[in-house]
Amino acid sequence: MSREAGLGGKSETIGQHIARCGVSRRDFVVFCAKLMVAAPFGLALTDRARAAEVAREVAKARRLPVIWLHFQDCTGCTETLLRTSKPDLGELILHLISLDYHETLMAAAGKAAEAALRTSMQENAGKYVLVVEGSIPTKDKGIYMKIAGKPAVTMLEEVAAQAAAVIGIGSCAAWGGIPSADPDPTGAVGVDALVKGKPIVNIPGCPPNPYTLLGTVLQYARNGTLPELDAEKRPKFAYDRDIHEHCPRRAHFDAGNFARQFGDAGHRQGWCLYHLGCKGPETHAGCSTRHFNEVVDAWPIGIGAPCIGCTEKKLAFRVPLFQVIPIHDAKPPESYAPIESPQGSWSVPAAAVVGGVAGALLGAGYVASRKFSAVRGDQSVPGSGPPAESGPPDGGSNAGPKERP
Ligand code: FSX
Ligand code: SF4
Ligand code: F3S
Repeated sequence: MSREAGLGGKSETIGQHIARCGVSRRDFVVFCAKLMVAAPFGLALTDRARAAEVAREVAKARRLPVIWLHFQDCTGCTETLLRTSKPDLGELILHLISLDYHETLMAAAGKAAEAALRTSMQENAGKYVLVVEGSIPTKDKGIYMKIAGKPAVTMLEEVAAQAAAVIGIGSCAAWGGIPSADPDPTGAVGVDALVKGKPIVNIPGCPPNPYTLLGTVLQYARNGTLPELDAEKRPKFAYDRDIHEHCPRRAHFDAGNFARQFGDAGHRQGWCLYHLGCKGPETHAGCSTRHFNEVVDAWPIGIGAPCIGCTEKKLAFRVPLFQVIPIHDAKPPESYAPIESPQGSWSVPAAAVVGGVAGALLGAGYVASRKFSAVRGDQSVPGSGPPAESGPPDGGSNAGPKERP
């Protein structure tokens, strides 16, 4: 990673900077196309018809000064940003923003690093975005983490005071994450609990999707606005849907085909992981459609592990990993796709016309479920019998995976 890419040139636009540094236009447009996929709705920047138009918009923005602080973390949030390729996002991000201080990436150490931090804070007071990775220990006056002799909590206070906005990247920075798990020895909290009077954006995930950060930062650089946030201060463009809505195993859920143990026949055949503790039905994140590191199926459920709800404050590191969660009071067909028409009179195309896009999805669920369901008229399958009152989708009555037809 070149020093040229990471430092200096703040007055340049992104377009001027990448041209000077020899980033190919193709790579830049490919990146913008991926940003469009990651943020199809709700991000002002990607609200365009073509990637070339998004690229033109992004190119007009000035490179935003960013200071990135590390507290109690595993560095996975930084790693996920760097472990992408085609184009090399790690390289590209240093062209898109002016990353003035980042302990993992900067060449400087010790006093030189401290000087870089102070210089950026002075030169860009009120203009820089502070990105925080990791939770902040508060117990015993914050003595469990010190940087340059100062408790992390003091460092955060000082750097946040002059920031234009603060972004908590990862679940640790959003609410405490792993370090805050019981018994929480350091009193770990997120940025939100300590920084007041500044716009704060939380981008939880352990780790989160890097495009969510980039979309947020680039919108701020270009328009001076932050994306619309939900009640947890998460950008809606990335957290408006739950995993379960677009999970590739959803047809198995609808058909009542569940893995019961790791390695059993259902697990090996890629059946639904709900009974292995999957928190997908209660977890808002885009992982099911935006996989990690540009690798197809590189996300928990894609590799056969249940979602642990890493973007949800009430679930991750609070509810045991393999504990089965109660599902909200779903009454088919309002919430879950029916796999059989109760009257036998609605065709799939008719349902799709009536329901528009939702109907089309239900129809797809119907077709897929019929394909995967093995037992005709199985009362344990949602939609095939009287509506379930609540609780597990199969009423907890499925003895095990059913045979496929
Ligand atoms: Fe936390 Fe970041 Fe989890 Fe790790 O560093 S969000 S432990 S994957 O990655 O802070
Ligand atoms: Fe996918 Fe989990 Fe929902 Fe099953 S319960 S369909 S594995 S999100
Ligand atoms: Fe996290 Fe679940 Fe996605 S564990 S990475 S929200 S699939």
